[in-house]
Amino acid sequence: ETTAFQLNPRTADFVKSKTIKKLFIGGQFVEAASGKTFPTYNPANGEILAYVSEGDQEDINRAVAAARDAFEDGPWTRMQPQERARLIYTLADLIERDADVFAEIETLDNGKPIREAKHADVPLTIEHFRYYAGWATKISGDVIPVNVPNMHNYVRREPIGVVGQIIPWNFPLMMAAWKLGAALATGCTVVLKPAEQTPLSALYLAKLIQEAGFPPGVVNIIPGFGETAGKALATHPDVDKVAFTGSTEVGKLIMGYAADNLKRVSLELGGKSPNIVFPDADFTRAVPGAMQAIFFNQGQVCSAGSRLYIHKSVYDNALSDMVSYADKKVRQGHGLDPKTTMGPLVTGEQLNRVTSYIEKGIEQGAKVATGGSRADGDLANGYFVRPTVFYDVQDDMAIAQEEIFGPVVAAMPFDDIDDVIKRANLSTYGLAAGVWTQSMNTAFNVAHKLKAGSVWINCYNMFDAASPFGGYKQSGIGREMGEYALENYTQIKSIWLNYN
Ligand code: TXE
Repeated sequence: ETTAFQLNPRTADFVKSKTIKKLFIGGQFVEAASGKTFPTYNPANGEILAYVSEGDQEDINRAVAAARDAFEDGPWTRMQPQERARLIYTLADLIERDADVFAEIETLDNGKPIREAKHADVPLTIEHFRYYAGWATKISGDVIPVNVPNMHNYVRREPIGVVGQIIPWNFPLMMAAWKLGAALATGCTVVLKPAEQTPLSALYLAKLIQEAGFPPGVVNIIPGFGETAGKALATHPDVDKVAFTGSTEVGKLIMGYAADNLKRVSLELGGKSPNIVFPDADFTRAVPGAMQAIFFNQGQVCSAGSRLYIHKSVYDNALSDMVSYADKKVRQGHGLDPKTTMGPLVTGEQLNRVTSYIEKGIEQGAKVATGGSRADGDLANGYFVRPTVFYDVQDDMAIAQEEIFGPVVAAMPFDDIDDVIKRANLSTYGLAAGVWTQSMNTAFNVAHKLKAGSVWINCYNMFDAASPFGGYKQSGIGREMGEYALENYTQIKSIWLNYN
C-alpha cells in the first residue's frame, strides 16, 4: 500500500487531498465546463490517487482563447527576451525546490522507480528549462547580402504563435518540459494536454508556473482524453502549431487534423530500435548496457533497445549473461521503495498489450529465455510484467517488428556487419540505435549507415537538453532539444529596406 511509504507532506497534500485537480486556464485553476472529472490511479496497486477535471472541446476553446490573448495583447509578447528568460529560470528553481515532490508524484502516477524519477526525470527537467532559458536571449536573425544596390535585407525569427502540445504518459514531467522549454524561449504561448493516465505532475507544474509569475494565458494545461481534448486541440483553427509525442498511429491522425488550417506539425513517435553487440565489445559493459536499454522505465521508452542483435560467435554466452542480469539484478516492486529498479507498467491496458505481445511471440515460435508472463505473488495487484528475454526470434515476427513498450527484448544472432546493418534498417521506425564494439572503424561505419535519429556507441539512452532527439522514417518529424527544437516554434520573416 502507498500508505506504507512516508511521503513528503506537499506530495501527500497534493495527491491525497480529496479536492479535484482542476484545469489551468488563463492563469487560474478552473473546473471543466462540463463539470466532469476522471480518476487517476497508482499502477503499483490500482488505488485511486486523485480526481482530475476532464477537459473537452469547450475547455480547449477557452484555453486557446487565453493563449491567443496572451500572444497578441499580453505582456508576454512585449517582454524583453531577458525577462522571459528570467521567468523560465525561476520556474526551474521552483522545480528544484520541489524536486522530491515531483519525484514522488511521478512515481505514484506512472509507477516508475523513485530512484529514476529522482536521478533522471526531475534533474533532466530542471536542466532542460535552464538550457532553454538561455536560448531566450540568443535567438538572433541575419543580414543577407542581396544582389540589389542600396537595399538592406534582414531576417527575423519570430514566434509561431499559439501552440498545442500533446504528450504521453511515460515521462510525464520531462515530456512537458521538452515541449514547454523551446516554446517559451521563442515567445510562443501554449495549451498543453498531458496524457489521461498521468496528469498530476503537469498540474503541479501549473502551480509553479503561477507562482513563478508567468503572465496569465502563456501556459494553459488541460488534462483530458485523446479523442476529445487532444483532438479538439489538434483540430482547433486558432492553433498555429501542434507538437505531439505518442504512438505513430495517433501521430498520423494528428497530421490529418492539422491539415485543415495547415498547422505546423512536429511529431516524436514510436520506435523499434536495434541494439547491436559486436564480438569485440567489452561485455562487462555491453551486457548490463543492453539490459538497461530495454528495461529502463519498464521498457516504456520510445527509444528502448528492443531488437538486440548479437554476433553469433558470442550469442550463447551473451544471452546467458543477460538472463542472469534479468533474473538477479532487476528488482521489481512499488516504485516508492528505494530498492526497486523496475516498477509496474502504467495501466492495465498497457499490461494487456505487453502480455499479448509475449503470447504472440511464443505462438510465432520465439523462445522465452526468462520472464514471459505477468508477475505474481506480492506483485499481483499491480500491473507488473516480468523482465523478458526472447531468443530464436525471426526478423519478421511481430515481437521483432512492432513496438511493445514493455520490458521485452528480442535477441537475434547475426553473421557480419553488412548483414546486421541491413536487418537493423528493415523497420518502418528509425528513432534510435545502439552499437557495442571496441573498434573505431566498426563504430563509425555502422553509426553512419543506420537509419536512426540517435545512435549510441558503447552507451544507450543518453539524453541532454543540448543534443537533438527525434526520428527518421515513421518515428517522427522534426527534432526536440538543442538549437534544433527552436525551428519548431519560430518562423522566418524577410524584411527589405530601400535606402537609395
Ligand atoms: O498512446 P497515444 P497510448 C506507443 C506505445 C504504446 C502505444 C499506445 O507503443 O504502447 O503508443 O499508448 C493523446 N487526438 N507510445 O495509447 O494514444 C493521448 O491522450 C489527439 C509511444 O497511450 O498515442 C496522449 O496524451 N490526441 C510513445 C497522447 O496522445 C490523442 C509514448 C499519447 O497517446 C488522440 C506513448 C487523438 N485522436 C505511447 N488519441 C513515445 N513515442 O514515447 C490519443 N491522444
